[in-house]
Amino acid sequence: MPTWDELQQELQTLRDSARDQLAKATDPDALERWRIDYLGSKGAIKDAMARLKELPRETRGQYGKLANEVKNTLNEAYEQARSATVPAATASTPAEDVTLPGRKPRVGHTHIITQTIQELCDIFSRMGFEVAYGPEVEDEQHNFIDLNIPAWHPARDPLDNFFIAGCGEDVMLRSQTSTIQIRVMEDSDLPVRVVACGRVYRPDTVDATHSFMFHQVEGLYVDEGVSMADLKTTVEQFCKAYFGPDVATRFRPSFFPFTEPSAEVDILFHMPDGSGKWIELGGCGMVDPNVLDAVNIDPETYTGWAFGLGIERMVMRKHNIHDIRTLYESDIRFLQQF
Ligand code: FA5
Repeated sequence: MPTWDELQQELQTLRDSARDQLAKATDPDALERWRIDYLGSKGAIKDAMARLKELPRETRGQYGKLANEVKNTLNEAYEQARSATVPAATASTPAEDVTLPGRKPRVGHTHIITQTIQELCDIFSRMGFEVAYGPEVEDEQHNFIDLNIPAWHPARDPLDNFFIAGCGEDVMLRSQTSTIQIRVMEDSDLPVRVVACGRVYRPDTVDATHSFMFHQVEGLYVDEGVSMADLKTTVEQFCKAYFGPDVATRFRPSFFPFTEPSAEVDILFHMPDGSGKWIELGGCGMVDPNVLDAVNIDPETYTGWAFGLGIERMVMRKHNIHDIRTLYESDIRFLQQF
C-alpha cells in the first residue's frame, strides 16, 4: 500500500503533466482530446478518484481532499484554455464579404395557364364583360338538364363523365364551363355579359391536343336584340386581342343542344414542318330558347349568345406548343420559359 507521501506525489504529478499537456492543446480538437483524457468519464481524474475505496480509512480523507483540489484546478484550467481557443478559431474563419452581390432566393411564378386566365379576364373586362365563377363539382341539373341536353344524349353517358361516388346519384365534376351560364342567368338581372374561366373534366383519351382535365373560357351575353353578328365580331376581336392582328379564325356550322344556331371556331396553327393546320378552339351559338325558359327568361323578349373556348389550345397556339401534355408534366425547364 503506497504511503501518504507517495499518494500525494502521484496526484501532484498528475496535475503537473495535465497542465503541460493542456499548454500544448492549442486548437479545439486537441482541447477536446485533453478533456476526454483527463476530465472525461474514463479519464485520469476519474481513475484517481476510484483509488479512494482501496485506501486505508486514515488516508482516505486527505487523499479525497487533494484529489478534489486537483480536479478543480484542472477544470478551471480547461475552462480558461477553452475560452482562449474558441475566439481564436472564430477569428481565423474568413469574414463575410458584405460587398458581394446577394444570393437571390429562387422564387416561383404562376403557371402559364393561370397567367393566360388572368390575361383573358383582362381582355374581356376591357370589352365590357364581368368575370363570373362557378363550382367544379356540379349536378346534372346544371351540367346537362338546364342546358337542354336530354337524358339519351351521348354527352351524358356515365362513361364520358366523372361522377363522384358516394355523394348522391348526380354529383359530378363539371364537363364544361357552360354550367356557369345557367348559374349566372339564375342569379342575375338582365342584361348579363360575363366570362368565366375554369377547369373542366372529361375521361377523354390523352393525346397531343386532349387531356382528361383542361380549362375553358365561357362567354355569355343576354339582352334584347343580341345577334349572331355580335357573337362573331366579339370572338374575332377577342382572338385578335389575344393572338395578334394576323390570327386566322374560321366559323363552321355545328350543333350544341344549348345553342341554336351553333358554330365551331377554328384557329390556324403553325405546325413544326411549316404547314398550317386548322384546330378547333371551341363552340358557340345563340342561346337556345329552351335554356332561357329553364332559367325563367322570356325568349320572346330576350336573345343571347354564348361561347366556350379551350384555354390549353389558346396557349399552345400562342406559344408554339405542340403537345398539351407538356403543360402538366411540371418540368421546370419548360415552365420557366413563360
Ligand atoms: C363545349 O364544351 C361547349 N360547352 C362549348 C360551347 C359553349 C358551345 C357555349 C356553345 C356555347 P366542346 O366539347 O367542343 O364544347 O369543347 C370546347 C373546346 O374545349 C374544344 O374546342 C377544345 O378547345 C376544348 N377541349 C375539349 N375537349 C378537350 C380535351 N379533352 N382536352 C383539351 N381541350 C379540350
